[in-house]
Amino acid sequence: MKKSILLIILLSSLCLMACHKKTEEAAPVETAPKATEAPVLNAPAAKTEAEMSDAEKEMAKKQALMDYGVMEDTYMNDSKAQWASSAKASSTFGDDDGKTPSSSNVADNVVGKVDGKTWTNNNQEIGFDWLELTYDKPVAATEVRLVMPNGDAPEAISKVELQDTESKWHTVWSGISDVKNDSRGNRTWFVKTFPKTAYQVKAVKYTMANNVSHGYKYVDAAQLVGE
Ligand SMILES: [Ca+2]
Repeated sequence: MKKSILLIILLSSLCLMACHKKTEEAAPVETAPKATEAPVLNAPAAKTEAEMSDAEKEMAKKQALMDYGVMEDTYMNDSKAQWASSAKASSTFGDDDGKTPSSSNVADNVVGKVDGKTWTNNNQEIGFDWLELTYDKPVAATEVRLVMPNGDAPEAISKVELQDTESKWHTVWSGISDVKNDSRGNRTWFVKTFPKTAYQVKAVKYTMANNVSHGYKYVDAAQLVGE
């Protein structure tokens, strides 16, 4: 009997000690002194257009033109980019009733570098049109670029597909285009970037939903980026 009482007292003491220890452990850690905050620079907040002087507006406009120039120059001289070597399309302006369209509108105008000559589709707001471009050197692709003269056509692009060397098509993007007319320059670059493909890409197909942006669609050139 005495042993039992002793055991109970011993167990109670152990429990008390353990509980006390736990309480100690749970005690809030003293807050570490705050790291010195980074000095606040007295840089002026970006002004809205309404707050800008005429001179500042002019400079901002020139900066936008410069930014576009740098962007386009980077794309044009990208060593990992190649221009399309052949092109075909679902329709060409003037190909109604079996007529032969003018050479100024054919898909061949998309072959090679940007030169101002374009393919024009034959539908303003009905149905879908597609433009398919092939490239000389198949690559593991990371990006595609479509160069369109200024207009709202970039908004109509609804799908981008890549064709591998076994002629199988892979959709890398589809949806509502968020690319708008780039008013900083004469062309709009529709650019889609994606994870490097596990397959070699030899052709790219762009689909356009004509009703999303009414009017004829024009394309000047197209690049495939990869290595
Ligand atoms: Ca062209």
